[in-house]
Amino acid sequence: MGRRILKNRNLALLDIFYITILVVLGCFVILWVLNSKNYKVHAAGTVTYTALGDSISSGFGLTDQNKVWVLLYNGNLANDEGVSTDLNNLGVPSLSSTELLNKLKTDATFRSAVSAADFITVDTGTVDWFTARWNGCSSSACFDPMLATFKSNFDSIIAEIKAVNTKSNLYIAVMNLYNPYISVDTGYPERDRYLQLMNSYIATKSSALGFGLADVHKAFNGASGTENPVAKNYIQVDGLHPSETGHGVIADVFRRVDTDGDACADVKEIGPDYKLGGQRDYKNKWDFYSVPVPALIAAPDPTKAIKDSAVGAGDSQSVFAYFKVGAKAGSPEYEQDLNNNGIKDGLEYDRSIPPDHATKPWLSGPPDGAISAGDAQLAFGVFKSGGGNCNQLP
Ligand SMILES: [Ca+2]
Ligand SMILES: [Ca+2]
Ligand SMILES: [Ca+2]
Ligand SMILES: [Ca+2]
Repeated sequence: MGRRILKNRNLALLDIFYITILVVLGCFVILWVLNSKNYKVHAAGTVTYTALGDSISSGFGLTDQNKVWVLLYNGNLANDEGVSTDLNNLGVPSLSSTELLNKLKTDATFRSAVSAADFITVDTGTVDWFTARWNGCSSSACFDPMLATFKSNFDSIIAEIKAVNTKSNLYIAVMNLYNPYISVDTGYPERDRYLQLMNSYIATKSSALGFGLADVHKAFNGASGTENPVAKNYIQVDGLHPSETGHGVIADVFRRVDTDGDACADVKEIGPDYKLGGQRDYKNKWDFYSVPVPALIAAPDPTKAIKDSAVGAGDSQSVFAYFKVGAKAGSPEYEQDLNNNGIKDGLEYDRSIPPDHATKPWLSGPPDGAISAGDAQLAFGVFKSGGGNCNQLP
């Protein structure tokens, strides 16, 4: 009798366990469906790219105007997406965020270029920060008003872009600010602190709104934020503007933006050609079935397994290795994190068949709690479809 009660209780606990898993997975699927309807890829043919910004985007001081990052990025965009591009570079030297907002509201050239765009990059804030610094600002008393104005302008700039252009496939990428004076301003720590506060705001907004964030600050000032871009030869002799090398770095940072972190860059995912990695969702981290290879459970050093920008036979084999050990939610192989990346290993290998699988075999769906033989077949199908290749970046 007592044993039966115990048994029933165990069954009840087991039921709750499975129901919980189903509910959680259901939420995943709903979120994924909602998210995947958010964004439509670019149409084949011509993509209109509009660059909004200041002297960094206009290429102030460069001898060769073909080396401006906007032009380099535009050239890459055409290759990466397999399209022609129609470029409007509206970078204006010394344009503050207040002035950019004003242009967006009143200048017909700006409004029509924004309205026509499929692709917009935004570079703003440097002039705001630079002007305050130029005026001798080194304390929160004078930086605070600048920061408040910048935040307000940034929100209004985005709102104005969205009001003028309501395309469902409009892609926006924003760059943050680098500090060219990091080694000059050592006696004035508030200057860098406020630049970083501006960057935090840009990051928060980009993440909330689903924009690509080009982390130029990290490329110029390093992950620590203390590296000197002048020493890297990224800055012109004026001490402020990017050199030709610096422009190349900025273009490259924009090009490698990977918003969902699935190893397929935004510029690839939003392209029209699936054979170049396109027809995916840059905000859906489950639709590109690249996994750490070799399989983490079989790797001599799991931290050295590589999740690269292509889905090949090796990815399928690694998924299969997880199927063979019966990895599913709750099992050690699924729950552990051998490569120490903060993601359960099971989630890295687990996928499901997406609803549009028959017509788009290069896509994969979100985890469903078990790494099945079907998952390995799905990965192999991605490879066989020719749509597993996001690695055109040199
Ligand atoms: Ca991606
Ligand atoms: Ca994706
Ligand atoms: Ca992991
Ligand atoms: Ca699965």
